[in-house]
Amino acid sequence: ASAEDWATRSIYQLLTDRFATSDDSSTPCDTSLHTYCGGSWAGITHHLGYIQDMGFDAVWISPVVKNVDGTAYGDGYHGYWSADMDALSSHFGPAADLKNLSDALHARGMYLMLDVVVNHMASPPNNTNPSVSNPFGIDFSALSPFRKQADFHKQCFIQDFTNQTEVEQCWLGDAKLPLADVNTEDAGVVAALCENIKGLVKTYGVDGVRIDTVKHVRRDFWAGYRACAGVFTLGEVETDDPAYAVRYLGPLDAVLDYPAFYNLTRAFSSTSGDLSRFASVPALPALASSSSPSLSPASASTSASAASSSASPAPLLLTAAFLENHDQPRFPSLTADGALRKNAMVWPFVGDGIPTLYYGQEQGYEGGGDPANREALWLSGYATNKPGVALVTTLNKVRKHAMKANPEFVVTPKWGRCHLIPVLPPTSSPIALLALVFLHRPASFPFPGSFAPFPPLALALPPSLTVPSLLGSLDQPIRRSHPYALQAAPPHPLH
Ligand code: ABC
Ligand code: CA
Repeated sequence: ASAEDWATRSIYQLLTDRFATSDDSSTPCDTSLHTYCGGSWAGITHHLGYIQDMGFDAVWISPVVKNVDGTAYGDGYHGYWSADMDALSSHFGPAADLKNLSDALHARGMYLMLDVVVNHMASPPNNTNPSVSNPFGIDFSALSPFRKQADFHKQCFIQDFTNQTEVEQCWLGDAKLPLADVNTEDAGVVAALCENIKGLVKTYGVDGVRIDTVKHVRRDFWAGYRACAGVFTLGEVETDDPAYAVRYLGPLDAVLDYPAFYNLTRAFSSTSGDLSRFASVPALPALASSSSPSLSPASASTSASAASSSASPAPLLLTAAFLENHDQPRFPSLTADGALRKNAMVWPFVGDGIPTLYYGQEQGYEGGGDPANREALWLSGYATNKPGVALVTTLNKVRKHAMKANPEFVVTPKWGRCHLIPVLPPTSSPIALLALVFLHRPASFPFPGSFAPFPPLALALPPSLTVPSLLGSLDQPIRRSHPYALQAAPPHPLH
């Protein structure tokens, strides 16, 4: 599926090991043990109704390939420690179960998103001798398809995350578990990675890929890799700097909106959070289309791709918007304030990005940082009477309805959130503001002309979803020391 196909979707992100067991047994799961809890691909298949009933039409599963286990940091239950990129992990069921999951998703009109790691492979150290070329005595021959030391960069750990060469060519991990950094400058390695992703996409009917550690591989690698995948590509670029993240838009179809995540968290995790800063972060696709030629998508890709031809229309650039994921403390671990929690959950569903919900959010899970944020979902009994379930179901419903009424709803690259929130009345709670932005979003917003009245988006809401009923169900009084003291936004430098 293409970026156009994904633009209207809502993604449910899960860790296969933690979502559902094959036989629905309620196995205990102590996240602090860093080991397998028993979730499987068949388990996911059995619980697709739970996901679809909330309005999600895409599922992002954790990496599927064979990992290393028994390391100083535990087992590869999360999937990010590849040992063999061409073999499936044996922990989540046979290959047929993954194929079944894919078929079951497609039968429901849903998409499968696979998580893949290109940047590194994991290999436990055998010894430490800093003076030799292989300082941790890594047995490269135990890895596959890259089996020799020359397939990896020379060992050094990333120390300075502001040094891009170091970020790309030194290693993640540490002496207890070095993540051997794949030599993505080598033509043979590049070709093998291409075959690998082609094979996975074809064999398992994959509709899109989430790509790990994108900023740790040279940027001009990605356009070629995207072409090999042949489906929608969503990159993980962990940064709070929009100008940095946007460099990977174009080479890839989309990036996870980490800059918005950081600002969303900062805005809503306390009653004195910085809403202005949140409001002024530019939408990444808007930033991409207005940035300098050297950063534009067309010149970003050196290898041939249809998207970079100057004759073809500008490619659709997207983000995936999220409040939680498997690397960050769950939002409710940051604040006990129910209104703040609810408000923060709204944002990913009302912006331009593809809403992406991390499993367990709907159940109100409260785990802190990795590994506490990786609780087993079966311990919730998949309850559907939780407030979080009702909230995301409503948000997905309204979003779908708005898109149907006005297809331009999903792609409004000329104006981002930066123009909207600050111009709304400062009296409502953020959740109401966001809902208003959402419901009243016109096809072309008259910025910087007059802000009022807001021309309502031409959409006929079903009787059960009137604006008052929506606000009634979403709105909650919220305690803030300085209630939304938003100034008129300074003109954004890009406009
Ligand atoms: C395990 C243990 C941990 C232990 C660790 C050493 O080993 O569980 O308790 O502390 C996988 C597993 C993890 C595992 C790691 C390492 O592997 O899931 O459980 O941790 O073995 C991706 C995945 C992630 C995955 C990996 C590795 C990569 O989503 O699940 O982890 O395959 C960096 C990478 C990013 C990566 C992330 C974990 O680390 O860039 O791709 N995620 C700064 C840097 C970022 C960096 C981040 C965290 O720190 O710039 O590049 O992410 O180290 C903002 C700034 C940001 C800044 C943040 C902290 O602050 O703008 O730039 O990020 O303001
Ligand atoms: Ca690298």
